[in-house]
Amino acid sequence: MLKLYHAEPAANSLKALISLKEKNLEFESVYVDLHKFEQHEPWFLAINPEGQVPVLEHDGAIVTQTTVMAEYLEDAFPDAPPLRPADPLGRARMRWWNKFCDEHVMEYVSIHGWHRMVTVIARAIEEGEFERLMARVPLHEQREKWRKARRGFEPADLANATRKIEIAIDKVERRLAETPWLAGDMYTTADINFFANCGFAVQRLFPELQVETRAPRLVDWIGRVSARPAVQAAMAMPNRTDPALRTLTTASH
Ligand SMILES: N[C@@H](CCC(=O)N[C@@H](CS)C(=O)NCC(=O)O)C(=O)O
Repeated sequence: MLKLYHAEPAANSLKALISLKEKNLEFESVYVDLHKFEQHEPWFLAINPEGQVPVLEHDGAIVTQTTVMAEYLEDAFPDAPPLRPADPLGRARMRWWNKFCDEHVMEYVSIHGWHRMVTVIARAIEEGEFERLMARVPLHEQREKWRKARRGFEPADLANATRKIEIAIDKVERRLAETPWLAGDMYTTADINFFANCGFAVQRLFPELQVETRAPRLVDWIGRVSARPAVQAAMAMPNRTDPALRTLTTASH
């Protein structure tokens, strides 16, 4: 039996939800409320000591890290619709784009999402309570990110994040001039990764980058990915973020 511990259908939670839906795999959905810092509660740390979502549980075994999770689903469910090419070169290309998304994209979109949304959440918490919550965050980098969000991100950090996103937009645009999907002729986990961590939010988060004129192939690709029934089903999963905050960003924590 499969179980997914996840938050709102955005970023890494969306990435895992789309894979499961594309593969038509039944799973139990367990909502973890990031607004209430449930990911740092002892019951959740017993499942993922890093205190992050999403987490996949398969017959009692835990799998974390969304890119690893995506490959796990390919290996564990070979009869489900594939999201990974059969040939070595296709696989290498898919893994290259996943690595690019994980190392050069995800965190930089996230910083802008946090800047707009988490800053508001973090500042609403009284200082003593905030520090009590921070003491439970297991990852040093995440603890610092929460503190930065409360203080306000440095303009230089935000500018650097925008620079990374511009590079990513242009790189994907060039790639889509050659092949319909990131890894080639097949829609793969790499498309899901870039969509969930950047594509679905990029136009709203970065209007100044004028993605429509700068990257028309990317816009077409966003339309093709968004139209997939599995993607629509994943994005329709419950979203408990305060609607007022949701209008500030579409990125998750
Ligand atoms: N590299 C991890 C990243 C997971 C991650 O960043 N999760 C975010 C949600 S998108 C989270 O749990 N944030 C809450 C926190 O760190 O306190 C993965 O791919 O699974």
